[in-house]
Amino acid sequence: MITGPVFATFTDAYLAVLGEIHHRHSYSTATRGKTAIETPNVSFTIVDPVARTPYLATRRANVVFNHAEALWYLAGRDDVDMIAHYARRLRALSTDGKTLTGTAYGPRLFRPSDPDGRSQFDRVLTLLRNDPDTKRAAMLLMRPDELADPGNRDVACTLALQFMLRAGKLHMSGYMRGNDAFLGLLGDTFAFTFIQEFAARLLGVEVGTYAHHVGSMHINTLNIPLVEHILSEQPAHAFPHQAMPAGTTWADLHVVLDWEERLRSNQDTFSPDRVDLDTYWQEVIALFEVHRQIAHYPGRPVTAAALALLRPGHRWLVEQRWPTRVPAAVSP
Ligand code: 5HM
Repeated sequence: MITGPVFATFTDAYLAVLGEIHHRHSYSTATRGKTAIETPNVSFTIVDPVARTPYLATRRANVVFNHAEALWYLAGRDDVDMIAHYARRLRALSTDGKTLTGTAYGPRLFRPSDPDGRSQFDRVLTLLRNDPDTKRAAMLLMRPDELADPGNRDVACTLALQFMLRAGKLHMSGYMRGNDAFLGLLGDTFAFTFIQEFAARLLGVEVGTYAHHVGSMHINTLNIPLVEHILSEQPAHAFPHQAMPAGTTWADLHVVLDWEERLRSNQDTFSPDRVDLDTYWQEVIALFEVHRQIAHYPGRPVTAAALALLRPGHRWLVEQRWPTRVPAAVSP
């Protein structure tokens, strides 16, 4: 066996990684003010990367943040304001209070750069169109200069993302120097597979597998009780996974990003009749509408009209995450 384990969905991989590190870790580490348990050199493959959301009541994944982060990357942004609105802890990583460096993968992947004024993403897509069997469709994230300042708070954890187009399917591999198995693994896999699915739509090919390769996979000591809670759950919730619509374009993403901005700043209220987008993207904007109400109207329950716009899996996740703001759906 020269390849790692294969899991059907992210949830299967997540539970296996957490269980393996918790029960059989190789090392206890202490670096940069945090202690952790660690298993080095972890690799696994997910067969269906579209099934990227774990429906675990004990984990309470923030599906609004997951979408915001993926879109923040795709928009090539590095501003703290957008991303810290959905996860306050990220503000502390910023040195200037305005931008993020290592954590902001967007500029490195999606902003035009030297020497040809194209982004890494554009280059690899062109390469895949011209030479489908290429082994070169890799995009680099961590930069050598990030270690020059020993006080750098925010050094990119991802080394590279690579596409391989094989037998008509777009496979992706993520390579990370380090990954927090409890916190980062979920958001990183979500965002990378979202980018993979978007790239497949742009190329007009099927989504293949997602492989994740990590140098240091670890659980911070502080999170061990939360991990034990997750491992005690018998996952009982399954919701159909929605595929990104064929024909999705950059223009669609820009409409979604425009709505995200207006809802984040509470300048508008979303209703689906105001956009000419597939239901898939309407349901993504609806997440930002629900979050607008949660963020801007503390103490008020989210309106039934907004909750009705969510797909069932997203509805369940926001109920778990914000139980005092989102009443549980009544079973039919
Ligand atoms: O000391 P170090 O720079 O490795 O601390 C960063 C922490 O954030 C590590 O636990 C790393 O694994 C985690 N992390 C992650 O899991 C960080 C980023 C940001 O690049 C990420 N996933 N995307």
